[in-house]
Amino acid sequence: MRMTFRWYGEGNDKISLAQIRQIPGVDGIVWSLHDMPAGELWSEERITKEVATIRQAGFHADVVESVNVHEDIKLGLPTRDVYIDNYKETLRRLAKAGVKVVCYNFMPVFDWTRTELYHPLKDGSNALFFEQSRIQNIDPMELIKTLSQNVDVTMPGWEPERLAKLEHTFVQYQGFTSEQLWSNLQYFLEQVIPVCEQYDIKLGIHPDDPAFAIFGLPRIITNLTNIKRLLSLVDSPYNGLSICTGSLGSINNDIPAIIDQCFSRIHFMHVRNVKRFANGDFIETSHRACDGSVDTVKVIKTLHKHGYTGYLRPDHGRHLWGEEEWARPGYGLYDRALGIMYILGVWDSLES
Ligand code: DNO
Repeated sequence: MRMTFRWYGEGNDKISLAQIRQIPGVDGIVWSLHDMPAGELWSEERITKEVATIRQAGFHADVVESVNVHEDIKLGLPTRDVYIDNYKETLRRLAKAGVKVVCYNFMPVFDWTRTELYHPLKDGSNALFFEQSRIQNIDPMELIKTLSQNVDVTMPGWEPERLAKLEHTFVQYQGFTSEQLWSNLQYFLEQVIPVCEQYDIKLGIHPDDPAFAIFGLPRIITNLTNIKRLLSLVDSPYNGLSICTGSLGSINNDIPAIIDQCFSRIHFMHVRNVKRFANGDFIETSHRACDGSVDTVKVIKTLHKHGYTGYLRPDHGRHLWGEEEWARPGYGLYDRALGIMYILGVWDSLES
């Protein structure tokens, strides 16, 4: 297993590479060009510069999260081919710069969605929260407006250019079915996977977060059956997975079983915990198994049992010790560092 840490880039992340260096066991940075709108071609200069910055700080830059997929590709519009061509060229350029794995998602309109960013926990920290009744009764535009009010950073999936077109995008998705989404995903993969094979760069799709339909929009990467269907769309090791235990854990998925059955196609792991409530709400918790509904110890044991040598990162953490004043929601420093020590603790004890 290769421990990594997600970093949003110089000037875009209050956490420095020097701070990340002090977390034991981290040898790679998970990065992206966060200001690139979905569908645009990434410039070679920008890629080279970012990789150099990361490497100079003593890390590898093998994993990119994410190269976002343009909405026209998900919708299957005639304009999709231009964006798919850009995607292929971006993959070639990333491979040339030494990138090994690219994480992406295929969720219509939104990436991850929560109803509250700083929900208080009993221990005095706060964390991302999802409340079912609120999602059912709120207009998506309203939700985004309320959530963005107190945040001065751009969060993945909520990029300004996406939000500006939100109303129009919702109109485009009217009557859109999950079967259409499957077929558009297949079309996309059939085009990009041969490029991945040729240039030796692996794709890992991220599960939908949460793993169920919201605002009437279909979501398909949600459970074992659907993950197997995804893998069979193009049966190549390059068509792989980024398994996120928090996203899959938003419903009662047997994540160790998913790892067991899809192991050879897992290129990247996001490990975190969420606590589900009987009414369907869920809150993010510490990484400890006993603090949430995901058996994180069993997840790590299952990866260890198979001899996982791929990339892994701690995912969202709670905001601790007042860091919500400056940290990106879900991406503070402290709980992710604690999460790493927990994951490594379990891993090392299995190794010994
Ligand atoms: C949320 C992240 C997601 C993830 C994308 C992958 O914090 O896990 O935004 O990066 O879904 O494309």
